[in-house]
Amino acid sequence: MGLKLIWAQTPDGVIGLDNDLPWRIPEDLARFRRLTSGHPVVMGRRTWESLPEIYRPLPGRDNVVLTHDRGYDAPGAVVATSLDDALAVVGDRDAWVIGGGTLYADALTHADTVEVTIVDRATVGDTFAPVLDERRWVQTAHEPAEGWYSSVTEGTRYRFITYGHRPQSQPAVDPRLQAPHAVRCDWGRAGARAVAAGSDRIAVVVDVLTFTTTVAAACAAGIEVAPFRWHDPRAAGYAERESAVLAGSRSTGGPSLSPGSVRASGLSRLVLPSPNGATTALTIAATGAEVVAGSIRNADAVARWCAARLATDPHLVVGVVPAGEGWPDGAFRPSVEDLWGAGAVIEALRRHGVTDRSVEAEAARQAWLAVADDPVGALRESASGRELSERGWADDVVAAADLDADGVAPVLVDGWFRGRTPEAAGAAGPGGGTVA
Ligand code: VY7
Repeated sequence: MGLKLIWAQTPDGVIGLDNDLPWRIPEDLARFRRLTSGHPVVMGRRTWESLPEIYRPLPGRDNVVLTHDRGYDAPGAVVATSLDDALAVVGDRDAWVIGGGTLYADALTHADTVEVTIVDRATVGDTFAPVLDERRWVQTAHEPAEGWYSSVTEGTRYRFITYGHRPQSQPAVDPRLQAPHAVRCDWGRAGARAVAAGSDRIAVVVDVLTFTTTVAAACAAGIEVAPFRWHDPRAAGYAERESAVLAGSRSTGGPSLSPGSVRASGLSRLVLPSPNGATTALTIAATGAEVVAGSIRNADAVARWCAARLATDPHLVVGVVPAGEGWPDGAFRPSVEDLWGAGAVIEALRRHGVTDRSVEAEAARQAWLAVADDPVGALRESASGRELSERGWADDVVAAADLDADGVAPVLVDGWFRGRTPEAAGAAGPGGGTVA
């Protein structure tokens, strides 16, 4: 038998929000129906419940629903209580795993094919596609040959990618992963998925103006910070349940993305939404990577923490990710201050003996060295620095350029950035190190 997985995701890996698809693409549904028709479909309980009632069970297919609940009733479907159970039900037939996030992650090791629809949208999500290990999976087909299709609904762009097992004879690794180097560097959420996703990675996310700089200052002051996606309506409720304060906009006073406002706040727990840095951190944390908030302010502490982790676990890789910005139309905008911040961390890694870096990481380091004798001046001149200064936040620009002012590494554990001192980071394992 052959087990096949099929899903639709954004370039960031979002596959769902609130038990629903965050888009409607009829062309994707048509292809989904064409590929799965006549074959058993295996789905998790939540995916079953998310199907529009008129499509439950999916017609023309044996429906298998997975749940731990032995008493669960799914009219028209077979209920299985373990993946092995479900695989026994489908027997030697070709079967499709159709969702959701939990089942994809579990079923991936049994699969021979993965059909992915990439939906070109930036969407908040709470469920993610598993990251395909490039050592095992290789792209075998894609459609269209170049560029994108455009959907009849709102012109949303989408494309189809088929993955199969990489043949033994072709052990190549995608060059975009910057393997085999211990220190790698690429931009934004897409770059983070390439160089920093997965449980064998430390992802140092760098958003100098100002998310990770604010996290650095907060953690150095003993404040715990929970990153949230921008405009995520759940942030306020989460803050309340967690006895934390929700950061507001810069102009209203109180704690905000402005580092000074957080340091002065005297609070102990902060929920901090941000458009780029927080979203990148959360997206990458969902892949199992250890996420650290890097900035010019904490470059040395972050590098020392990473070096200590690498000393105990030589298989770990450090992916340094300048987060970048978005243009108003949503297009990605690399921002030079994040390149400098990434370079400051990479240079500090070099000082602490972690020298095996890709040329991309070296380019970031050189960019930093070019401004290292006057980071304040450089940051003031940068587009983002001028934008912030013109809005009246020139102090934040100066604070962001204060090299190694903060002596702890903010490490994301269970949804919160907490300051870690580098000593004992290795001994303590992931998320380890002494609390500052
Ligand atoms: C979503 C629907 C959502 C809303 C209305 C109708 C890829 C998808 C899935 C799973 C889409 C959904 C539908 C109409 C056609 C029906 C199925 C339900 C049919 C996946 N690429 N896209 N999915 N559908 N695993 N992978 O659940 O569906 O097939 O007969």
